[in-house]
Amino acid sequence: MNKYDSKDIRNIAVVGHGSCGKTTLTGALCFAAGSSKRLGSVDEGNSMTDFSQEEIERKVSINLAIAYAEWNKVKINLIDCPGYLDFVGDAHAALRGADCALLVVHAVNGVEIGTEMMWRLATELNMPVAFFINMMDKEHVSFKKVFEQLKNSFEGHIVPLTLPLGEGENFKGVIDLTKKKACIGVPNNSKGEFKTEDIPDDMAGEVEEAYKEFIEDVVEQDEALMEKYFADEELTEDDISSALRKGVLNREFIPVFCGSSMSTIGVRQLLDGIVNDMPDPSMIPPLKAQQAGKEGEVEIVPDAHGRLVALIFKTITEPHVGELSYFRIFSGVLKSGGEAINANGSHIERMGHLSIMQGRERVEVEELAAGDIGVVAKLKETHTGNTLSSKSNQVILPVIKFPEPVMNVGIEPKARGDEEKISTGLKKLQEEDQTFHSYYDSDLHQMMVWGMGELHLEVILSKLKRKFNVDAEYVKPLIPYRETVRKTAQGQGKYKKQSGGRGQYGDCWIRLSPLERGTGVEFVNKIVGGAIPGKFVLSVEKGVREAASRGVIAGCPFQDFKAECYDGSYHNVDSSDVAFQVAGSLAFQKVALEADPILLEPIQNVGVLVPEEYMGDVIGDLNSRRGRIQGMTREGNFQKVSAQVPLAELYKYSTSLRSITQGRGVFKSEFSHYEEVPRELAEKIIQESKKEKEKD
Ligand SMILES: Nc1nc2c(ncn2[C@@H]2O[C@H](COP(=O)(O)OP(=O)(O)O)[C@@H](O)[C@H]2O)c(=O)[nH]1
Ligand SMILES: [Mg+2]
Repeated sequence: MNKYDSKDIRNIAVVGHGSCGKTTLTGALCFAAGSSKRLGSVDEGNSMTDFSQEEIERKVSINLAIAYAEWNKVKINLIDCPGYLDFVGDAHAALRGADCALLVVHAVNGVEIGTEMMWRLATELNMPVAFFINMMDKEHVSFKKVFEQLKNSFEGHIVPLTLPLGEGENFKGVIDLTKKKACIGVPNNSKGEFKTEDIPDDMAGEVEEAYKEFIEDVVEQDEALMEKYFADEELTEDDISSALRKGVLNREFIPVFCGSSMSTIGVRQLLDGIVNDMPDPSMIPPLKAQQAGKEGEVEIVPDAHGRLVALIFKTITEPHVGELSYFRIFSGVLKSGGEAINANGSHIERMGHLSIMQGRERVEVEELAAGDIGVVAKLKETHTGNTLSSKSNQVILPVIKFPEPVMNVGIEPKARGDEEKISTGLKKLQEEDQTFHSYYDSDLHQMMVWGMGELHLEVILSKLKRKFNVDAEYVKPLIPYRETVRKTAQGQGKYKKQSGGRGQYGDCWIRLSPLERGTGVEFVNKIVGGAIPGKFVLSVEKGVREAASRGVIAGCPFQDFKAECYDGSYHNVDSSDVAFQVAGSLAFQKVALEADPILLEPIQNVGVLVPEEYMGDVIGDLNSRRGRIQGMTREGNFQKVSAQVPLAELYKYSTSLRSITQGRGVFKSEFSHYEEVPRELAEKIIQESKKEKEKD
């Protein structure tokens, strides 16, 4: 197993909502095809693609993982993606390594938010999709209901290629519509073998009708075929198959398969479908890449004889192996021991131990060619999203777009002095996961972490411990409150120290007045007749700005005010820059207290996407968070609620939104503006800040 022609490769990202059976299906496809020797189980912690300690402990996929199956001499690269929203970033990455998406749907739950999200993502990338309706062996399933839901939710000709034979505990096989045969699963044969029988009489009508619909959709892809069909000429298997594949490639045709990954029923038919109907890498439109260090784009065509272009779509660090980089070759060949250049940073990298992945196992190969997916260990300066190319022809592929993190916490070491270790660990982890950010907030003096949700953040802590040997904990993030004035006030600041020798003398009068929200700080020199020389007015400004940055009621920076220095006096000998800075600072502290100072808090624009039935609860919850509902709009099968909510009320919002909506709601939040904190709350914050100050 080594170099494949791109026509003999299929690159499939297995995506969908969490717990619809993607990992089980990936394992079942490999087991049925014979590339894996045993059928692992997620529940027993020995599945092929959920192998990290974090995954085994939690029984959910956290990282994308790759496995291959060889079927009819075609190598199928499967990228099993996490479905849990916290880890959706890896699905974004996987789709950039794949050519098509296999969207798995839970036969009981039907279309879920993760199904919608993955459909939308595939659509954005113009990527062919096939559905697999999984868990047909479960109680209370209805193929018809889910199939209708798919048709109502998504565009294109959504057409079944397999139909279930029985449902729930009576589920015993599938009808292969293209062959018009019943395929009865061999009981207890987990390799997915089946006996072929004629279509049962009671299904003949239904199958005939579905077949007719299928053929009519297929011939629509090709005018010549359409004429042939309506002239009642016989269509060959090749006619149908090539038109079908063309339709899938254009996203006009969305094949639907069904089965049970657990009992491997319908899995061989899915393998056939992947090989026969899904596009190979040579059929995908050329990618556009940027020439490194030069203007202009180039088109990358999937040619093994062309120049090397490969995308690193995932990197992952493991303590005993170092960094592993998963790549997709779009053109040219990578040889084990060869060299490539990382065009994003002009670093030369050596391709040691070129391998393909079978879950956690790495199988070393000599070389891999355009269209294939592989892994290489210990690249020095290459991270997720970088492009490897040949030295003479450096190009950069478009970056991978990751979702924005939605949950913010502060992080602290459990043992004093471990701050440095934490920040190094976080920086390393960020290289393999771009859906979280961490930084030191110098305004709030707190190390911040932004992630996709509580589980994501929890996994980051476990990784810090396991990979970097440091214990950390999360704390509530501090809120960047601000202060401002509500009315105009004026007064004097005077600093005078005369005790023999040279003294200190600074004296200024300032007026503070409110400005509109978001304007910042304005300082105006209103001195007439040289009451203070210009250079000392600048010193007053420095003093005012410095005092403003420390606040007067809760220690938060002042903003949105104007300070005018309109009078003062000076001394020929004793006046100095420092003396006027102190005078400015004193003036500010005194006048600000008289100008009705108030506390401001950041308000976020929040957009929540939920199925209609949860809307009432979501709105109620937003109201209880002091949120103001701005509007509601329809988006696909979901409702979008827009609201403005104080940042202080959004702590762990992603967690409660999920519990309110049973995991079906998602949200985005971005800073909008500052607003006055309600009196009672402001009082509490001011008291707390006083206590903190006394502690210091
Ligand atoms: N009854 C039944 N259970 C399944 C099937 N496929 C997966 N499961 C179970 O559903 C759960 C989630 O499966 P998993 O493969 O981890 O789903 P993923 O989150 O989509 O990767 C596990 O407990 C599996 O054992 C199936 O076809 N039938
Ligand atoms: Mg999984």
